[in-house]
Amino acid sequence: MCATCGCGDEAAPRVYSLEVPGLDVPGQEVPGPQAHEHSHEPGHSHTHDGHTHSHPHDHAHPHADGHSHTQANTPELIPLEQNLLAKNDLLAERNRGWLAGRKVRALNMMSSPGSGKTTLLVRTLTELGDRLQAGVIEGDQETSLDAERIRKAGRPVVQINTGAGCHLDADMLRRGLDALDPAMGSTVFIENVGNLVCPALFDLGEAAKVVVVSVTEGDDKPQKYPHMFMAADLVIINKSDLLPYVEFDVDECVRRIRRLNAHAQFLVLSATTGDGVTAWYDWLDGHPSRTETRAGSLAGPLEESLTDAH
Ligand SMILES: Nc1nc2c(ncn2[C@@H]2O[C@H](COP(=O)(O)OP(=O)(O)OP(=O)(O)O)[C@@H](O)[C@H]2O)c(=O)[nH]1
Ligand SMILES: [Zn+2]
Ligand SMILES: [Zn+2]
Ligand SMILES: [Zn+2]
Ligand SMILES: [Zn+2]
Ligand SMILES: [Zn+2]
Repeated sequence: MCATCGCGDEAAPRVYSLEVPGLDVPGQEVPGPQAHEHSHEPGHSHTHDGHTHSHPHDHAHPHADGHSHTQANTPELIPLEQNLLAKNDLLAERNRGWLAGRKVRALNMMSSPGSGKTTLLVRTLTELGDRLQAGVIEGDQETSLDAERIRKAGRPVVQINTGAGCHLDADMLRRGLDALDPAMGSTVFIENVGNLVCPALFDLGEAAKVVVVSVTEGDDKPQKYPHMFMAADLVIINKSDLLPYVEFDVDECVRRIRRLNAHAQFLVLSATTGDGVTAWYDWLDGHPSRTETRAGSLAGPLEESLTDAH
């Protein structure tokens, strides 16, 4: 059981399509297998690059670097965690092959709860219309509230409820793709469960990881949740319309992410007002816009360009 995020072995993901008026998407409910457990009790010791240390775990942290853990009272947790990730990575590779075979591009959208993933997706699907042939796989612990919002935008959408699970994994995505049955050459947006910790650990076989961080969350999120930002291909700083009212330094946030991740690109936008979304549409089109190019390079002009955006 994940001590911090509540991810647990009770999870039994439910996968089902929502009916879109005028679209022929088969409804489907697939009972899930037992989900996994990961993480560990306080006070365990572990090894990083040869040296061993122990520290109390008042945090949950991913172990993407493959460092090993030992814990006296429950040693069976260690191989379970490793096996789980190894199995996931294998299934993710299978998804990658499946997607490549259909020339389908899957984008894994991750963020903390409420940073604006669904709002951005609804705007994107509405504004891009037929220019972007896209479906959505919605991950949430409970409810199909977000999927309903997508459905109203007239796009095929499959809901995955993870129950106690705090992230989507490659097996859930495979079942979501089976239910969605995306068209050849289309785009699949995957809205991951709102959580900045565990989703970073689980490769889904996606083409890119898009991390949304909103200005109401604080610009220190990259330091607090480094693995999420290390994994990002694109970081969207959302709710830019609220910058005048909150303590959020865009430049500082970008610098913090850049220290963790040399290749991430950046976009600053507002999903509700639509300010800056053109650069996101350009990114989806594969034509980097001026905003993205300048922010993404982090050469000299970065500071000025982002300060201008304030
Ligand atoms: N001011 C402002 N509010 C926004 C913006 N984007 C989203 N919101 C609001 O933030 C709240 C959460 O937005 P959602 O789109 O539901 O966020 P989410 O990331 O999908 O949330 P989860 O699915 O719970 O993880 C809603 O009340 C949105 O209206 C924005 O750019 N500016
Ligand atoms: Zn977790
Ligand atoms: Zn988990
Ligand atoms: Zn540690
Ligand atoms: Zn640990
Ligand atoms: Zn959402």
